[in-house]
Amino acid sequence: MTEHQLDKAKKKIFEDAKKVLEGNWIELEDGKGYTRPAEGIYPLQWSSDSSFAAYGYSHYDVPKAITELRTLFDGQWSNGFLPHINFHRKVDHYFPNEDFWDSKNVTDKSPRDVGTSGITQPPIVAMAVWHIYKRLKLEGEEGAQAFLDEFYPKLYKLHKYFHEHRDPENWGLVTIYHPWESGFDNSPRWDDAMAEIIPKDLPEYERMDTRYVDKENRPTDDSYDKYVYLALELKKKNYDDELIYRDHPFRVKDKVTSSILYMADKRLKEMAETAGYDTSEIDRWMKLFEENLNSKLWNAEKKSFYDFDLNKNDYIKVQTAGALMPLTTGILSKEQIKDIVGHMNSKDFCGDGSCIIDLIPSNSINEETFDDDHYWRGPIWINVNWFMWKGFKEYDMKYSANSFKKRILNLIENAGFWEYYSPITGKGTGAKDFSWTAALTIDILFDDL
Ligand code: 9WN
Repeated sequence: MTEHQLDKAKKKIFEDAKKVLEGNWIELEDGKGYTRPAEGIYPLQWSSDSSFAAYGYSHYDVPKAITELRTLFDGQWSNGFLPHINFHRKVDHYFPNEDFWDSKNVTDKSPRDVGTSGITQPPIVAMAVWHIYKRLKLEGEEGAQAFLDEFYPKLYKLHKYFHEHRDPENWGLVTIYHPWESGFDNSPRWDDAMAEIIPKDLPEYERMDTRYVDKENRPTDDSYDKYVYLALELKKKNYDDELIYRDHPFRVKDKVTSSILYMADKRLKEMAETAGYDTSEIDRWMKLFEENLNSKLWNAEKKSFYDFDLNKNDYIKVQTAGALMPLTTGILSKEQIKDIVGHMNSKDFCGDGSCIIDLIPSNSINEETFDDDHYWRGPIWINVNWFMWKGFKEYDMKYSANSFKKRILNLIENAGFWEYYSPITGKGTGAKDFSWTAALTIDILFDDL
């Protein structure tokens, strides 16, 4: 679909979404630049957010999408690790800041010219690269191959990092060391694993997030102490995965990051095939995931996916939107798809018409921890629902995919581009003019690749 084929209402959404992205664009020197997630609270370059932004730009400004990702990979470490934040410029209103992570002094693996954090985020970037590549081909632009030649080696290194350093058990599933690595930062999924952590030797620090968003909606001070403590523990071990894995207080197999890595591996494989590279290593990574997703994380009785706490050697059984996310992989059996759709259509996930907004909330409304406007503990996030839309497309379930598309666009048309939305009141909350909400809306509007 092209811009001219959008009807009047959709054109208006598109124009508004573009304004959000343009307002958040940060121009750097040397032709580089990135999209901050939002003004004030999130001024830096986040890995997931940047990949989502690239999806948005790919529909109307491919060079900008490429610049976004080029700037993102400026933060990649020599071992392939892609940090969750790049500090391309000095800002005094985000914490933990560049000095806190101190990547340039703590490890020789990090780039010398850009400071980064020492944790990662789900590797959505290969999905974005493949999408841009298809766009380039569609427009008959030369340079599609040159684009892949530039990005494939970086992506391959990143995926190899995940498979070789974040899966010591060889399950084909990703181990995370910090709730922030999941992108579902304050989810009740992490409550049990975080409960017994006792922060020690914390420096004095000032939270900045609560300057911009109502404190009630953000993580508690107690959670923040633990976030800071976990980050300091990682730094103490020089961000060295082998040392960290031995005795880190938070080690969890995350079904969401694992599912995203699998989706991204699929795209990496398509890239390798296009370029005529050997795919046997990627095939092996994918096979391991296919063999273990169900045997390790599927609970047949509850008909749901769990996370696994490696420190407690036990499942994390809470029902959140994360339990639905493996749908995106495209490898669930017909029976499992029915089970997941059953959860979606139940009261747990607002599928019975009992909420004002009929999209997937981040937490089951029947969980004790549910809170409709508390960050990751109840609100609707557009990326989660975009993944559901994508998931249904993977199975060619057009009716369900279209239904998500309509409901997402409806919400945006009525409420605008917020970080998240209360399923109970329909009100947008968190950060206003949030980039990934705008970018993924554009992707849904064009719905062509
Ligand atoms: C910590 C930027 C990021 C998102 C995460 C979201 C939130 C950061 C924060 O904002 O996390 O990484 O400061 O709370 O949870 O998914 O990438 O939008």
